[in-house]
Amino acid sequence: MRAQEWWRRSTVYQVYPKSFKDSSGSGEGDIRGLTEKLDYLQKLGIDIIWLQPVYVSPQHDNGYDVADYCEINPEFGTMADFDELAKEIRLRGMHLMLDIVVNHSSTDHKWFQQARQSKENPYRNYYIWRDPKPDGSAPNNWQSKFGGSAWQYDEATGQYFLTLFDKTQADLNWENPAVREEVVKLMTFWADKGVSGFRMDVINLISKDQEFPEDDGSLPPGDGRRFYTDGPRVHEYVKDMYKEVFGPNNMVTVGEMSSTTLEHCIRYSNPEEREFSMTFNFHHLKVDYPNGQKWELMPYDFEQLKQLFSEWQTGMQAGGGWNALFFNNHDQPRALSRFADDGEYRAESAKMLATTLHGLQGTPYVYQGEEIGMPNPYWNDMSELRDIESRNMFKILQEERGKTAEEALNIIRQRSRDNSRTPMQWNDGPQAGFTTGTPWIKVDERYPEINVESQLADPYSILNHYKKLIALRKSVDVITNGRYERLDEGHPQVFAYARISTSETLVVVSNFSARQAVFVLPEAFADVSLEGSAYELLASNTETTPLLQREIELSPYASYMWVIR
Ligand code: TEU
Repeated sequence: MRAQEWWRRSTVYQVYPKSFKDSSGSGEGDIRGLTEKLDYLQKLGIDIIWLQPVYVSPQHDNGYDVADYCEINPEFGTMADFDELAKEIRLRGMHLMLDIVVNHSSTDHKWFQQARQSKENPYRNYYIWRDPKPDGSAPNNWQSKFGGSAWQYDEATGQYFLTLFDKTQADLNWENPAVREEVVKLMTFWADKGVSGFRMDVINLISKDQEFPEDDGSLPPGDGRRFYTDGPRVHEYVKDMYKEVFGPNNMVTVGEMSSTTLEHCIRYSNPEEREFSMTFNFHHLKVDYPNGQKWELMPYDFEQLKQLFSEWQTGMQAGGGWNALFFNNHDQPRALSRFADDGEYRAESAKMLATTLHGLQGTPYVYQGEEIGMPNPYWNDMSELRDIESRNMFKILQEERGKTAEEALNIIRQRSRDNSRTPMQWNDGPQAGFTTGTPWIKVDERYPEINVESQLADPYSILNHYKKLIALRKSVDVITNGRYERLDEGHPQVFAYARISTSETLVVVSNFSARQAVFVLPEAFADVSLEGSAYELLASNTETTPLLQREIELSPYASYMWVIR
């Protein structure tokens, strides 16, 4: 493996700064708060810290609406605070990854403020403007991912501008070389400050079909329409960014790929393509979307979850791509509540999900709070929620989809991005040690028993389970390079797979149910002298670990990882 692919053995920790740690008493997390917690992340074994947007922003979409790409939002601190953070991260041998949000900017950005002044303004074509249809309606029927039309009418110049997300997030026009030059400049600014990598927000949306075709509904529905994903020039644009910034600075990069395909992700992440280091795809996080619809409810499809993991493991391996592995992020409900049990078997479930994910090929991402088993909070009413997507959908579900207020609230409770945005729970003190002020969003009431401090000393805590997994990835080569092979064939409760290399075999067996399960290893393992094998065991739900044998019994949400040599 080429030295520059050090990140294939790394683990990334995702920090949602608004909810991580508040050092000032403002009720919102800030940069200095993160700096205070670097020793905690270093002891966990974290290699890369992904810091989500802290740029100047009106915060309509919590920072994903950027109004100045090279200045720090005063709510998060100062550039001096940022420089201190970057220095302290480097001193601890860790790396800093920043979020780059360049599919769109805030309408508060000075580029947009210029562009909207006149059709002749030099910044006009930094954005996507189109004339109304003859009847005055929007240029086409594209819908924003946050609900409503993706086109906003600008009275002053009599044109519409494109907003694939909130109406205050104007899509940048990547067809314009001046925009591409601006992006290279802003990324170089942060690379020159010692940032080691970038997470590229919805980067597969930047190239649009310049015909702006109507959405004829022929493509599979989803949270992102396929017709504006992976557009005609997207790989060209990404290769340019690699050539100008990622390559010369030897950066680790991850593309967030909404509604993408395996074929594109191979192209985006095969090192020979010189595009990204790795990609996020979301297909495994839609197995509880009826017909791909996020805002409808159904139990998740366990077999589909396993099939998707297997398809992407074998497909990306065959194509030389590299997966960003994740179950959680700031846009998703907590996986613990979604795919397992956040009640009686909370600890077992959290460790089972961790073992299942961290044995796969790719670079694992730990989202803040995941490592201590934070579940979805309980939302009493809509006044407690902050997310723009959730607030828009509460209206749309009632006004356009015939739901009662209670039905809409119930859907929001399960789907809202705020489920993952409540403050990090540090201890059992006031506001879970997150702030001495009033938090911008409520702290989950279970923080007295679910917090970092209560788990640090317990060698069998969820937190220390993550620590073991992160360390194992660095010492056991088969986790990075082993061939993936699914071992269960449609087992109703168990997901089992192996990772195989010439010298080692990893076996992971996980019970995704609240019932006792029995799993029999396939014939191929018959001749492995299991009792005599040298193996390290990583059990998730007991303090002792069973010998690997053909027939494995698993208690509710138990999972085991064996390394056989
Ligand atoms: O999210 C991309 C995106 O498509 C999200 O809308 C996500 O798929 C959806 O919420 C899941 O249902 C990125 C950022 O992660 C998100 O926080 C931003 O709101 C969005 O882009 C716009 O920048």
